[in-house]
Order: sequence, then C-alpha cells, then structure tokens
Amino acid sequence: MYKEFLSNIQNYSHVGVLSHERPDGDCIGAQIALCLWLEKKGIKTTAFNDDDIPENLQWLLNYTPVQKQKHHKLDDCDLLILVDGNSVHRFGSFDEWFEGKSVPLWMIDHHPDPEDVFDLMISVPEISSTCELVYNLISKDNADLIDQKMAKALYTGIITDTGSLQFESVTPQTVKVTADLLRRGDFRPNEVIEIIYSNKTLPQLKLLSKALQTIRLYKNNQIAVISVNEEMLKETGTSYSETEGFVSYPLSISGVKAAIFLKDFFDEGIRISLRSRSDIDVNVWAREIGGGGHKKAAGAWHRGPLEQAIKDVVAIGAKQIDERKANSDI
Ligand SMILES: [Mn+2]
Repeated sequence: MYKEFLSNIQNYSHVGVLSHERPDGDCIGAQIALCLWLEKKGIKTTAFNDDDIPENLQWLLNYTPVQKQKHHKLDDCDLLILVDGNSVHRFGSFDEWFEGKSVPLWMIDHHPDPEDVFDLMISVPEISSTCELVYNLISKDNADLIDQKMAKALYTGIITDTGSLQFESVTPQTVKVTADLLRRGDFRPNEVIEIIYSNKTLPQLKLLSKALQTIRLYKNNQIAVISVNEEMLKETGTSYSETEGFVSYPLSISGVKAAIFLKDFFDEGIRISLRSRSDIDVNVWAREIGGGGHKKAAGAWHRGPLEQAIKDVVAIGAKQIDERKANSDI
C-alpha cells in the first residue's frame, strides 16, 4: 500500500488533503505533515477543514494553513486524500460535494471497516495513529525529508492519539517512531506537550468541577457516566470544545472498565463518547446506537433526553460485560 501510494503520487500536480470534522491532534498533525512532505516533492497541496481548529493546535497552522472547503477550491485539485477517517461523511460538507465526482479519492487512516469508495488506501486499524502511518509512508520515501515542522506535527498526532504513549495501541515501533521524530526534529517532548496540554483556563476547570459532580457508576461500578449540559457551559462561560479529556476522570476510577461521556445539547440531542480500558469493545457498543470508532474510543448520537440516553447506553455496555463474563465462564 505504501509502495502503490509512492509510485502513483507523482502523477498528480495539486493534492487536496482533508482532515475530519471536529478535528483533533492526529488528523491535523497528519494533514500538515503530509502537505509539507508533498510540497517538498514538488507537488502543490491545499489543506481543508470546515470546522474551527482547536486552540491548542492553532500553532500548527503556521506550518500550513488549513482552509474551509469552499467547493470551487476542491475543484482545483486533481487528487484528494482524506486523513484519519475512513468514511466520506466524517469530512463535513465534502460528502455533498463529492457526490457524482470522478476525481480520485485516497485515504490514510487507522479506524476499522473502511468505506468502499477509495481508489487507494493506507488503512491499518491496529496502528496507534494516522500520524504513525504518515511517518511510515514518508520513511519509505526518504526519512531525511522529515524536518522540524513535520516532526512536531507527527509527534503531536501520535502523542494525542495515544494518551501520551499510554494506550494499548502503542507498540515498540510507536515509541521508536517518536524517538526518531525527537531526533530529526531536534526538540524536547515538553516543547510540544506544554502547548497541547498546559492550556487550561479557569472557566474550564470550573466546568470540570461541575462535570465531576455528575459522575455515576453502574453495573457493579464497572461503567462510569459523566455529563455536561449547555446550562453548565453558560454558567462557566465555556463551550463544548473545552471538555476535551474530561472522560479520562471517570475512567480513572478503580474497577471501571468503560466510561460514557454525554454532552447534552438539549433539543439537538446528546453527543456520546465512549472510552474503554478493558476488553470491552466500545466500537461495537457505539455501532449499536448508530455510531462508531475504535475498540477503546468511539462515539455516537442519541436523541435524548439525558436520562433515557444514559439508560440505553449503559444497558448496551452492561450486556457486553455479561456476554464476556458468560463466555469466560464456559
Ligand atoms: Mn487518529
């Protein structure tokens, strides 16, 4: 797959690189590193995302600007590459634009079960991050092309998608890659980590304190639930984008196997994030309510209200715990 990518990429002169909606460190890091590398190879690139880029990732935009997907700009590209998402509908308005188009579409991603629309895929569900895949790709071409900007962008993606190298998806190879990025980029971990994580505001911590009070435990304390609603945002002067990382608190309670984070948008429904630190597969869990993601992190929507959403979502997780227990008892 890397080989096919490398031998075909030279056929294109203007590549559009898209990162998914509600962007995170992995998709932005992968997008920016990919653009910088392609530009070094003499291929013009444009990076697209419809959504606002989170505050703590804004510094990466100095390396490559990310533009809104104005449709005429997409029309200028002779190849489009989606990063860190494997179905077209995760890329905002791109979905509508792409309908009926014949422009080739490639992707680089690490989520399971890719959609069957891509002309070329680098798809490895078991790898830590899309940034690790982009590192592999660039290395197969020429690792010496990795400069400080690319190294910091890729490092950001690997670190944010692995909980700072703590998740099960981290392999010896992942750690080797981060070491190589530190060396090639000539920077220390704290230079990136401090920008990404030490950017909390007082209102955000006040919101966190309200959210922590909502934590409830279910299924013999194996499933933890935490929630935030629009009223709490109003009281603290915050927004949903500032709830990043909240789910790790209920997940850190001893004995908890999975945590559910609910963002209550009232009339518009409830955004659900699922996290597992056990053999509970939250991708399977999320799919039962029309969502998806990874084994350890997934998301979905529920029409609400909150108590009903908690009831429904906990029931699915509890069922999975029972099934696993039944299987292990045989
Ligand atoms: Mn990712």
